[in-house]
Amino acid sequence: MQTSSTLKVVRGACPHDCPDTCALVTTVMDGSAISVKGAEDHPTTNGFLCTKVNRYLERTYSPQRVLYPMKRVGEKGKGIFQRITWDEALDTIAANFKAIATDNPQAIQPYSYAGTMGLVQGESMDRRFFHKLGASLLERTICASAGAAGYKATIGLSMGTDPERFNEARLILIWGSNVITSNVHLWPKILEAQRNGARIIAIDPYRSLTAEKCDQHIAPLPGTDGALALAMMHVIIKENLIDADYVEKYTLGFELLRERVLEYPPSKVAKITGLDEATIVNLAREYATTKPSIIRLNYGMQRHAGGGMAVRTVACLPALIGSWRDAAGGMLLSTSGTFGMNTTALARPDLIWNSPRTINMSAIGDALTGFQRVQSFNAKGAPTETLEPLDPPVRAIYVYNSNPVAIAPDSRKVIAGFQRDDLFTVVHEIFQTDTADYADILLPATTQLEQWDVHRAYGHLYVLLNQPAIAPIGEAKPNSEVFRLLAERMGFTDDCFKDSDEELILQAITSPNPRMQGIALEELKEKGWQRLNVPERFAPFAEGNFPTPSGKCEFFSETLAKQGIDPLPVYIAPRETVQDAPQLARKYPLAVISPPAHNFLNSSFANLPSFVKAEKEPHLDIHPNDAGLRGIKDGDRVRIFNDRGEFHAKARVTDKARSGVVVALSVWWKKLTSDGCNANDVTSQGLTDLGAAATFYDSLVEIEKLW
Ligand SMILES: Nc1nc2c(c(=O)[nH]1)N[C@H]1C(S)=C(S)[C@@H](COP(=O)(O)OP(=O)(O)OC[C@H]3O[C@@H](n4cnc5c(=O)[nH]c(N)nc54)[C@H](O)[C@@H]3O)O[C@H]1N2
Ligand SMILES: Nc1nc2c(c(=O)[nH]1)N[C@H]1C(S)=C(S)[C@@H](COP(=O)(O)OP(=O)(O)OC[C@H]3O[C@@H](n4cnc5c(=O)[nH]c(N)nc54)[C@H](O)[C@@H]3O)O[C@H]1N2
Ligand SMILES: [Mo]
Repeated sequence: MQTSSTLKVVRGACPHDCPDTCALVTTVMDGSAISVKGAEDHPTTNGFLCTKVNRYLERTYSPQRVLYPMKRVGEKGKGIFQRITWDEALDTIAANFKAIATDNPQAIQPYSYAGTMGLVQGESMDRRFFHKLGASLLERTICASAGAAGYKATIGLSMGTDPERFNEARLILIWGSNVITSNVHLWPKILEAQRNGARIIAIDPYRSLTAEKCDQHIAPLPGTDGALALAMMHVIIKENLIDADYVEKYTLGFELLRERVLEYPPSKVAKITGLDEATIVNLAREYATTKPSIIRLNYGMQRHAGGGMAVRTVACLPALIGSWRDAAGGMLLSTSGTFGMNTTALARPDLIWNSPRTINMSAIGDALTGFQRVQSFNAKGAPTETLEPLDPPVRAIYVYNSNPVAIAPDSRKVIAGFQRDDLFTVVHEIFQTDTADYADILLPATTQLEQWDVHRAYGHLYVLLNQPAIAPIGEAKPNSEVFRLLAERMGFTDDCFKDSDEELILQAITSPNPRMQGIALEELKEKGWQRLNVPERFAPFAEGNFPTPSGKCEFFSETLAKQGIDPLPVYIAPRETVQDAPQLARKYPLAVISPPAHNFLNSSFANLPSFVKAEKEPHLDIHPNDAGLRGIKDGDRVRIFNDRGEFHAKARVTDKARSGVVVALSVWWKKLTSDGCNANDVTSQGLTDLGAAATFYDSLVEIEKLW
């Protein structure tokens, strides 16, 4: 390599919403980044990056970047803008916010998710600003809140097995997870286990890239995992395959669980799940008798009406067979709760002065069109919802770190909301997304190479620092800086609005949590990452110590009972299924799921030429039986529709999709598709039982060939 006096190497962290949160090494020459690589010394990154971030420079130096502030000069949605100065942009926002706040600041709505997972650019100055303003709060439910709530009910906290131990397992259940696409740094560990003789089983309605490479693929109907887990427990308890000592010492409610699972014999659950009875029985026996056995549970299975309870139910399995005893046993959903970073110091909830309402981000279509979705539950915990008028209506929305027009469910409603002429919309973005097209003011955002941040992860146990490698491109600014400037214009004089990004990082890592002891800014600056203060062979629940109210793994949950929800695991069916919604199913007999496409990261990367080229165009995978019934042949263009909307795709006739289920890998930018629509035109704003999350994979549709 050419040497130069200005060559430098900068340590960073991948900002994207993925369990792997890789350690990055960026080489900069004369102020320009010339390569971004995975750190070789970081144990889980292991010197390689995914297909997307491998080409991060394409993103950073893309000619599509938003380079300066702009104001809308065309119709909403058309995306026609004119360049303005930062001063004009900030003054316009402040003037609008001040006018609305005089009536009621709760009519101002922040909307953000995990465009960057960094704590500084994701949940610090922004939170402070909206708290001080008195804006409505946002319930961030678009991704993981059902699973988190379900797991919490059983285990207590998002904490589980160290992913670095997977290579030692003898049996790995990959349950509702597409590891090769969405968690690729775990895959080498799984392959190592397989080489050492472990069996790998995928439980997924779709033969994903991952399922294809497993020793066995079990394909239940979407949203029936809770029933499957109950039947497994039925077999395990009936055949006395439990770890009686572990159950006795470290669990709560075993006798009640034993009674409950009697209601779920494999013969009955075979019908619910669409699996053979023998498959269920064999799975239960193999799981209970292979040691250590581990479950990689992920979010695919929780995007259904009963998704929270399903995760709670599956999370009972490891305690029943005592697999938490082994560092390579137990289960991994998310490691995020292990961190204990000082998010309160960053977000400063004490600045809230007006008990503002909370808007659920998964029902943003309702909110922007004047309604609040209110949930109620039957005795088992199955959710139903009513719409109530929203008062005051949302008069301004500030979108950052998210692209709701593309990624939020029930697009027609979302777009109807963003289309409102009386809605003042700010979008802070790296690119001119589907959402940006509706902005009154569009602000340019920096990428990770241009900003400071500190990261935790949800798929490993390291804190990472991100140092800026290059100067901001164009007039782009980081989120934290824009909220500092806005705070100044709003007249917010509290000292906390002056904190620099480095000061925010220090506040984040200054935490009384014992697992954060030893995490230090100097070391992070030097090395880029540090392991949490946990043992090398981390086995958090080997001897109980569950962070639940009882300190035990809660088969019985008093907390759920108090909320009027079934305190025991129970099967809650999806809202839209052929079995449970027969009337709807007569019109719309196929379940559609839309998990991530390999080369996209939600809707990120879905605008960049090489990634779009790799995915080609929107596809619909459909089983030969379902295709045959509709006269659909491989390569035909089809229309996927229900009462909420429709989108178009090219059919791939394949048995990767089980019959009754069609699969549309996502999330495409609407404006880059032939019909201007994507899978979220058919998804619903219905919420999950626990965690009030989105139910992206709980939709019935019909398919028709386009003529
Ligand atoms: N390349 C890439 N990586 C990503 C993302 C991305 O968009 N692209 N997104 C990131 C984000 S934000 C998240 S939350 C994670 C998501 O990644 P995962 O947690 O792995 O979740 P999904 O990809 O939604 O679904 C995983 C698998 O679950 C299956 N599935 C769907 N419904 C069910 C069900 O009812 N039961 C069972 N057992 N399986 C079901 C799907 O077919 C899919 O193959 O990945 C992250 N990583
Ligand atoms: N049909 C369907 N819909 C889905 C899903 C699905 O599986 N199927 N998955 C769901 C899931 S799991 C999730 S998590 C959500 C994700 O939804 P989002 O969190 O909205 O994720 P992205 O679509 O990646 O959009 C993030 C945006 O943030 C921008 N961004 C990145 N960094 C910064 C920054 O530093 N500052 C600012 N201001 N902007 C930045 C990016 O350019 C990008 O446009 O989508 C959900 N939607
Ligand atoms: Mo997500």
